[in-house]
Amino acid sequence: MAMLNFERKYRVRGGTLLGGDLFDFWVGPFYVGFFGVTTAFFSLVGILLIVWGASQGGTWNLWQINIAPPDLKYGLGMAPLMEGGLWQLITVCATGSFVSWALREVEICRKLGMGYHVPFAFAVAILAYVTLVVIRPLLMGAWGHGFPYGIISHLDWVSNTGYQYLHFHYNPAHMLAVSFFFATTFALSLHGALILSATNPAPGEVVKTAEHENTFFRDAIGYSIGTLGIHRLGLFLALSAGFWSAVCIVISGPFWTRGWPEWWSWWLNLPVWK
Ligand code: UQ2
Repeated sequence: MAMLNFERKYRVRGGTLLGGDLFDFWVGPFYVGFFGVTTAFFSLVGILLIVWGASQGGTWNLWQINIAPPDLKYGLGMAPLMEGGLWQLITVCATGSFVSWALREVEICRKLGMGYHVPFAFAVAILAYVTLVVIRPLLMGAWGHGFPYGIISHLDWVSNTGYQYLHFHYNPAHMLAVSFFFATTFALSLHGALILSATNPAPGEVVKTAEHENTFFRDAIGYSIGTLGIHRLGLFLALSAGFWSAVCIVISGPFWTRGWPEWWSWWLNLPVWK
């Protein structure tokens, strides 16, 4: 079906979560909706705050621009604008726009009669961000535990935070997260390579089908997960990477304050060695 026929059938009223018909319209190719308006609002205010914050920071060097969270002494209260208050407002705008975007995705899914897999996947990415700048700071009692907004500064934060636990690679949830990230890239490289090899053959060669794709992997490793299965696996691996990333940082501080290598003492202390 041509895309224009498809859109005439599905570009329909309804499916909104909030606002009823009020914002139920399109601007060019883009659906608006109540959450399109809130996305635009939070993004605009957030970006203006970032640019204004950058203008007060003494450098326009893209790598060095930094908007820092409040000092730990401000705890969970509001800080003065130039002492972390700006970071707090930007965090509100960022979270507001990410969540608005996810809910706009939900409205589009409802219009199309689709499952909610896309907004669910995005929600896991949002969860990872919110864990870093809201949940963990709340659990540790100060907004100052959030990471700074800046290219080099956020890398320094990751490095410093990691060394506070001596060796972050010994964090078991970090091990899981990293393994899931690697497995995700591995699965996508297998999938991308397989699809291109079947559908984009050498000039003069005929395009191959899913039967060829199955047969390749059955011949190679005795197993094919299937065309639907590979996408289920890819979603599972990617969501798991984001989920365990959130877990590995939220347990560091709130639930484990010593070095991560020491956590493995439980293994050395197993009664079986006695
Ligand atoms: C597959 C299949 C696809 C694929 C890929 C496979 C026809 C088009 C990549 C092979 C994938 C397997 C065997 C799973 C590998 C497991 C991990 C954890 C990376 O069988 O079906 O569909 O794209």
